[in-house]
Amino acid sequence: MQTEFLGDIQSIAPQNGKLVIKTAEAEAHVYVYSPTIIRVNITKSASADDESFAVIQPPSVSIQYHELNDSIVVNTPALKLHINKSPLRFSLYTADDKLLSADDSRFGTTWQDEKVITYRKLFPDEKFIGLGEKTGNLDRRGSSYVNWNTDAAEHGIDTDPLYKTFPFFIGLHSGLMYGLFMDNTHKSYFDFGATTDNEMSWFGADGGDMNCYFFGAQTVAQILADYTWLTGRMEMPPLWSLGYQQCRWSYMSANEVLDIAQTFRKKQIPIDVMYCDIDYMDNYKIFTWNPKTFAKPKLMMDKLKAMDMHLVTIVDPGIKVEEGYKQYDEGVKNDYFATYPNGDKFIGEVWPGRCHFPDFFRQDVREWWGAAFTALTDAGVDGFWNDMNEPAAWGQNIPSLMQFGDKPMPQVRNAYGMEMARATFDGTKKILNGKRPFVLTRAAYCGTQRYSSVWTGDNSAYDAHMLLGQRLVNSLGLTGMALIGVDIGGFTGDPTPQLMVRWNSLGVYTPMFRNHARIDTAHREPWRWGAKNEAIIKKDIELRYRLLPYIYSGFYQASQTGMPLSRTLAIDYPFDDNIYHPKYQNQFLFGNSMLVCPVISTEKTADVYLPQGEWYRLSSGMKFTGKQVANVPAPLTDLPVFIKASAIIPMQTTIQSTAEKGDGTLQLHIWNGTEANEFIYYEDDGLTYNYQQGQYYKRQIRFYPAKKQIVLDIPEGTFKSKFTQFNLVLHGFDKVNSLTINADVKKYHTGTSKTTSFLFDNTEGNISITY
Ligand code: MIG
Repeated sequence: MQTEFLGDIQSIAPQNGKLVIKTAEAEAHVYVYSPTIIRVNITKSASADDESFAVIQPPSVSIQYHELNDSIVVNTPALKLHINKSPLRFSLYTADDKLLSADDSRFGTTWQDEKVITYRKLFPDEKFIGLGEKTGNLDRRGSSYVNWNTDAAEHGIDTDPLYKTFPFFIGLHSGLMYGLFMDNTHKSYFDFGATTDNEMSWFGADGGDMNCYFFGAQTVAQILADYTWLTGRMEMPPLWSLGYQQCRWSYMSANEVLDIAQTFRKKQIPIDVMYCDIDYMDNYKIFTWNPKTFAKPKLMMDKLKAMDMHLVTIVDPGIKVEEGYKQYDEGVKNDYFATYPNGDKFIGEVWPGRCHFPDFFRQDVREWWGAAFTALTDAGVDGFWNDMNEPAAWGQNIPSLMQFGDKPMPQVRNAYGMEMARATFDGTKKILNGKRPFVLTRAAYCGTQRYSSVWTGDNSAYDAHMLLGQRLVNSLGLTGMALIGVDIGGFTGDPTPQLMVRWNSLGVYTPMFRNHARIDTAHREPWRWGAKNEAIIKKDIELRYRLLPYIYSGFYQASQTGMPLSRTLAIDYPFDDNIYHPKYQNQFLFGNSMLVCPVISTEKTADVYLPQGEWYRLSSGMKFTGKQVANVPAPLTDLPVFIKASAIIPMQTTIQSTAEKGDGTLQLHIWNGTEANEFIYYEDDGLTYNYQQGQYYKRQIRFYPAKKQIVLDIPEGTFKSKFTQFNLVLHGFDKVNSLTINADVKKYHTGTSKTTSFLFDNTEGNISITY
């Protein structure tokens, strides 16, 4: 093996909007996608099609550059890409000449056979965030990672790789930042100065191009907006998927599913979703129902629907090798399955026994797969859980010889799960007649947010794993994914009742709130933990439902800007070193203004780092000044949650499911502050795509403390809000006795010393309130 380096530039020429640079070893193609996005693709197969699973935007049509003696400079209004001629090296600067990121001048991009690695300059103070579902610290400096989608059953808190691949990170140094996305689905490697004497970071892949997108915006939020512009954003999820979800491997019969569902309703513990794990099927054959235990799926579904509940059923990719089984016969007949190079079909063992694996990289296979969901949708299922799609097979060592069409498995493995989710989403969307499907996938690659939600796989029932889960959720939020869950309670092992209660309280602030557990573990439903704990769990689930107007508006924000629901503090406070401290790195903002501090179940108090600004404890209203650590009580009944001063948080009264209309009053909570703030309240039918035709209710809410004014703009869209009244709840204000709403003076409605509230009608016009 020899190490090959990128040599000197031999020619430079613009070509269809891109810049083509040739050396003896390779070609570099430079594209501008937007003022803040520049792509450099270093390739040895320049004639190959320029394909991507992730990217959905074209480059812009022209590229501005000028040539100097030793270099070429590509300009955008925001960035300069310096291209050194001899040897060929790339450095990214801001328009005002601040260095963001540079090749290591000695090594740059290299090859060892097919393996391509780029070595980059490491800045002394450089921190790294990102890569999605990766263990370790929020700041990835000093760590290294591999991307190779893996069925990481029973993974520990340091295991790598896990299920998903997101080769996208953000580097932060010298008060500057940049994003870097290496769009390559081969097995890939990232090293953030783990073993390089702090000289270099490096990344690369076993094959393919060094295909990098550089993001030069100077806020994390804008880098995320750019990254999700490039790779797509999630659609509005069905509202019901944001309610409480109860899962187990497995509820073994229709009776058991209904019995659990009825118990929730009887006990008035809010819930929207039940799950069927693998045992609903006939011998684990995908798109079948067990003829004995799930004999009448439609009847079961009708009963669930009558209780305002939805069902999510699992599907795995493995198709049982069994003549007479529809999917097997059709797949064989049409050559839909992965093969060996000689054309023999690959067989791996999974739950059904010997299986073939659909080639989800083909459009016709995806359509075939998608259409087969009528077996589930006919009964009334509208949620689809994609498991084992790394892909997994017993032994977990699928031979590299396996291929999808002419693509060897190692080349595209990391995108297999995403393509399965895509087939599932596109197919079920067609079948569901205008209703939004809910898709949940375990394996993923960049862009999966366009099709699916994700969960973090098989976690374990201990405290450190709960904290890891939160870091995974926070980090996944930096990849465009917004609807993210962990198995609340821990999949493997049994949580103590204390851990169950604590984890459930954190679940309130997890974008997808799903309780799930492995076969052979103790049952996890809220009533299995004693009456006292059940009451706490119930109260927390109720809180989740009260927060849904805020949460749903948060998903609207995600769909528009790529801003996730659960946000590492590095998004808003990237240059505050304290937030990276291992003690505080699990904290996050849930939506714009709620800071949540995960606390292990054995602690009764917590040290919380509150960033710059002023904060109120949600439960007590107590006020704190930020940029310091606060030691606060953290009993199991009260997870430390803090509200940012000037926050605007719409809530509702408790409902039992998202299908319930509630009492028609939107609780509009505002916490006093000194800075002006605004919030986009968003509502639609929660179920269909009518919102894409303007059937939504969107209203800007503004708070101007200096003017002592709150304004509700004229609502946009044609949807009528289910809330006919507002109850304005003021927190932390000096005693307010009356409000002037437009010209009308409203008297004090109800209140305590801490809060005051005022009830008024939800009218369509501009509502201006002074106090
Ligand atoms: O081999 O379907 O991560 O959530 O309950 C295990 C059974 C297969 C792994 C998933 C888990 C699910 C389980 N599955």
